[in-house]
Amino acid sequence: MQPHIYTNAVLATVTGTSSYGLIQQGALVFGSDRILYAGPQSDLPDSYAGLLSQNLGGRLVTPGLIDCHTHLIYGGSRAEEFEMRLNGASYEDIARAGGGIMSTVKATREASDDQLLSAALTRLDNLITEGVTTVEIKSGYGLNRETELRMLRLARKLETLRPVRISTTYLGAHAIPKDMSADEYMDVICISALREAHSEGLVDMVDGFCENIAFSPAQIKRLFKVAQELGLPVKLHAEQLSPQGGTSLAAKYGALSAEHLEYVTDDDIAAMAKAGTVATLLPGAFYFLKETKKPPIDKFRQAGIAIAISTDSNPGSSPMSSILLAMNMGATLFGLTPEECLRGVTVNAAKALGLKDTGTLAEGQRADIAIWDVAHPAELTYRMGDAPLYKRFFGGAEC
Ligand code: DI6
Ligand code: FE
Repeated sequence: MQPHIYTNAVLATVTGTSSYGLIQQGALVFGSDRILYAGPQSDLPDSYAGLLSQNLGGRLVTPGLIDCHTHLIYGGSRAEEFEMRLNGASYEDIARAGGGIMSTVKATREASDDQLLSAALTRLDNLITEGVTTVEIKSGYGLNRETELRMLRLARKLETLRPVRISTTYLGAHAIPKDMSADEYMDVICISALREAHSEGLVDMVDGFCENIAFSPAQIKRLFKVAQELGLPVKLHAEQLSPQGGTSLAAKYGALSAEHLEYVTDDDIAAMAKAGTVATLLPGAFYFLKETKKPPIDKFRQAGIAIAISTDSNPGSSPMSSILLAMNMGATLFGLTPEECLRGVTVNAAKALGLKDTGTLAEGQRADIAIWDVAHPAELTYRMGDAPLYKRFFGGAEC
């Protein structure tokens, strides 16, 4: 099969350490599933010169986008709870009325596989229409062995239903079931379900929610020890609502990423820099919960920490499935530059998932590619509610 050859393109390669890696008058060549050439058109190897090519007319090409933190699979909706809050009910009132995260756990346990899949596919399709080619999906709305494993199996199944790569994360340590203490849940259910899920090949990474309303660093440490024993990389929801020291703990375990980070301390930042842990920022949750304390972007920059951005798509704190809107919010709410936003959903998001073969336009990388009906990469962060995707390639196939 002749390779795809695109000329007269603006390539945002995001290679290099801190820029778009922009190539005006660029050319891109890819074969059945790998990129064969990404560079200036003037340097296009002779072997491609006589072959049929397509002129992109100055369109922008980026790596396929990566949503590196989602809770895409869940039952039910929390729209009524949202309405109650806007009519004056407190978070506690809602929890007492059976709302909050436990209402999603109940709805998820009660939903059939087909119901969970069909709701997740709606969200996944939104991401795909925005040029996303890799999505991370967490468990965490089962809180029992059976439903945690079911969520992970369904996450894997999505990969067979759509042209997308799924990375799975075990988030059994998301909340504490009502009938149990946190310690009891961690030791009796969460850790043994992790072992079982791992033995079924369902787990790529292990995550937890380290917060005063969820698990303590000491409890998370027990989970991370088991992850380490199983050879699984870890990541952590840390310092979202209060400083707990979860970030430093995660860094100590070589975490791929720490997520949220509004309350991160200078010691946490130093630990992240040392461990090469990515800061995954979730501006949708910050927006939806009307938070006011921003993550310390300048300190991440000074420490040379890679910043990723993600939707955190979930029913309680970030009911959104638009990676482009997450980029826009990263810029408007956190002050990230459009360049940082693009890197946050490509090269740095790949790093947050431990993936080395996607997230940049470079020879040898997977041909996961987005071509856009715009000429400059800042357009992707600038627009709201509009996905100017021209073509999307997943593993070299247009879809
Ligand atoms: N942090 C969050 O903001 C969400 N989970 C988490 O670990 C909340 C999830 C929910 O409310 O359903
Ligand atoms: Fe989350």
